[in-house]
Amino acid sequence: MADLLSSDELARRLAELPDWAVVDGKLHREVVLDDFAAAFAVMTEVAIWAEKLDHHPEWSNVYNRVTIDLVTHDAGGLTELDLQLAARVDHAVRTRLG
Ligand code: H2B
Repeated sequence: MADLLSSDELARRLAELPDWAVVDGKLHREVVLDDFAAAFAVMTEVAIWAEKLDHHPEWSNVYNRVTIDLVTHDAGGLTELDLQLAARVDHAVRTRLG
């Protein structure tokens, strides 16, 4: 099982993820895309990564908005897996926001 990140390590790594905040112990980001198709495309790309990593987001979608929370349930907090999935979300969003 992945180890919980120390608060120092988490603070250091969050500097690489400026669009994310820790909210209620989870990595949180809200993304607004152009339309539903773009939002769903991001979710599809992230879903493929989630399966590869065996690490899955808590998320919801309303039209062009995707609200995402990441936490490692097995570890009871934030781990390297959450940072990896956050980076994949950022990449998927970047390729569609131009
Ligand atoms: N996703 C997340 N976010 N946290 C987990 O602890 C987790 C997961 N555990 N996806 C995985 C699946 C686990 O249930 C399987 C058995 O590996």
